[in-house]
Amino acid sequence: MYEWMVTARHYEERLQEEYLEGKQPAFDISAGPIPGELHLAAGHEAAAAGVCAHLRDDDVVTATHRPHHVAIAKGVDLKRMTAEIFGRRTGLCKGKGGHMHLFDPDVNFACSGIIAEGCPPAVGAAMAAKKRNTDGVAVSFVGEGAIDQGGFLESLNLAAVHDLPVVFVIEDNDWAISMPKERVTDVSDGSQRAAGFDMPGVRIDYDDAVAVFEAAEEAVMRARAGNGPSLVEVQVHRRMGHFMGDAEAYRPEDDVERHQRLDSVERLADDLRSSDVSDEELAAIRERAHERVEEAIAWAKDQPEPDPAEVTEDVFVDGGQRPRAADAPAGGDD
Ligand SMILES: Cc1ncc(C[n+]2csc(CCOP(=O)(O)OP(=O)(O)O)c2C)c(N)n1
Ligand SMILES: [Mg+2]
Repeated sequence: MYEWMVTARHYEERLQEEYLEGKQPAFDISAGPIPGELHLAAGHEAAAAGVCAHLRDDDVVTATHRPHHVAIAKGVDLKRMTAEIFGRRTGLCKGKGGHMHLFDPDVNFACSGIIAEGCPPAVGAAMAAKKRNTDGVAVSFVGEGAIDQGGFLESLNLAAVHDLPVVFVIEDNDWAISMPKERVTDVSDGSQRAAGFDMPGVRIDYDDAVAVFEAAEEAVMRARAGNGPSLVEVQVHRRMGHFMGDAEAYRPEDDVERHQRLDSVERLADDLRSSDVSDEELAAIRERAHERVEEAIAWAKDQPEPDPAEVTEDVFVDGGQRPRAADAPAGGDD
């Protein structure tokens, strides 16, 4: 878990540097090697590590617009993910998806920029696992900003009614862009939503990877054993702006300070030290993580750009030719 968390933190620090290249002095979002928005997850790492530690490659994970830490913990190919973020042809989605739309069928990982969009596909994956009689599990990560969305609530309902092997994980960082959660949500503890669907709900009040690991173990094992869905909320911290370039004029300074004070990566390192893991061993893990990140970024930057002629390919399953109504099978709806 420490290695995943350190990898994610360093990865995002390096992405941040690459992202800012060419975008200043006046912030030009389309300039530089990573054009478009970039949402970083520094402060969220413990949630991903504690949950994904219980998952196998064949389990399904859907994540959000802030996906890197989850993707790393799920085992997404770091090189192809980085190429995707840099918009290169060898990226996971041939450079057409960008950082919010990573998709890796090798380890069953997907994410989306649409809030709560990952919940219904996770329920679908869980239904497939149940019908196929496997012990596969699906996990859907959402932010606390998603818990009033229809997609989230309907997914909880379907998962409960059909007793599906899903774990819903809320990463509560107190903010949805510039909106503090207490202004839009009636519960301060999102795991209370579980009660309305008669499923277990638990909240971890601080982003401690070990505490998340323990709570997630129960939820994942329950799903794997065929005993239905659960909801786990983790208090995480948004150490940075909503996206790169966010001036955060709406955010009180003491809130930023509070979110930065506790660092889950440092906390886990302290735990490991007190369990007799040496400083040398921790340093070796960090070094390995840094090397992997540098290698992925160097590889990605060396990859070819997509050919503009391919822009309509892969948009529809047949490679760009949308069937006309006349060609559609009987009863088909264009
Ligand atoms: C359906 C939908 N509505 C609105 C948006 C715009 N939007 C992007 S991020 C975001 C806030 C999300 O907050 P939260 O779910 O708490 O995740 P966080 O950014 O805090 O990780 C919103 C409203 C969107 N992407 N999708
Ligand atoms: Mg949030």
